Amino acid sequence: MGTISACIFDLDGVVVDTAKYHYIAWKRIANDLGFDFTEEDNERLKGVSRMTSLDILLEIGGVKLDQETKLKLADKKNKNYLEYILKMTPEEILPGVKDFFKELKSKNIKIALGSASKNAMTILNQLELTNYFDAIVDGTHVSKAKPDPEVFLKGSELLKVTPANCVVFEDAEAGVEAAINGGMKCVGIGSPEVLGKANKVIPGFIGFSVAQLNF
Ligand code: B16
Ligand code: MG
Repeated sequence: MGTISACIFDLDGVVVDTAKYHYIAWKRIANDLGFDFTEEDNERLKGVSRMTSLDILLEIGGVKLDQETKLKLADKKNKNYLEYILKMTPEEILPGVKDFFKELKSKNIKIALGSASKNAMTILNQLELTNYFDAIVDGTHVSKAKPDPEVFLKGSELLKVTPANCVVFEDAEAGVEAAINGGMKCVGIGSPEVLGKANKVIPGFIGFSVAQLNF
């Protein structure tokens, strides 16, 4: 086992479940355009950037729009989404996450964020988690989407920890691939059927500890 010096966390689906708010916000856009958008459809948007999410939504509805209208819709969706995000409280941090962060701090293992979301800072502030992070890389800092490893490599650079000594925690298949593409270890949060490429898959952080980073 290599030494693990840093843990890099995806945000949505790992630290907090914002997928439900993305869902309601996108559903309002779909309904305004005259079609339905199901929770199953929403699975396709996890870990995907805002504009790509819109393209998937429009494909589901069979709707074609010009770029200017698309930008307006993406903006409208984000305004819908922010209505929910700005009401979030620390109680929405997923179970076990904060205890794991505290354990990492006590063992001098660095903590970074590696999220596609452009709202990551707002969310971390709402959850009162910002101060736990030694580095934050989000959708405002990257140009290449997961499975490109850019978001995680930037995190490891900021932390000055070599990729081989980083573990990424991810809930999306593209995110697991991004970690592997970056030469990092990966713990999948969710189901082994979807995240099978990860070194380990766990259902969540309850009872999870540094001792289990034994790849
Ligand atoms: P925003 P993650 C991702 O966050 C979400 O999973 C994905 O559903 C969302 O479209 C994307 O962020 C962009 O979010 O509209 O807030 O910029 O899982 O990479 O933390
Ligand atoms: Mg995610």
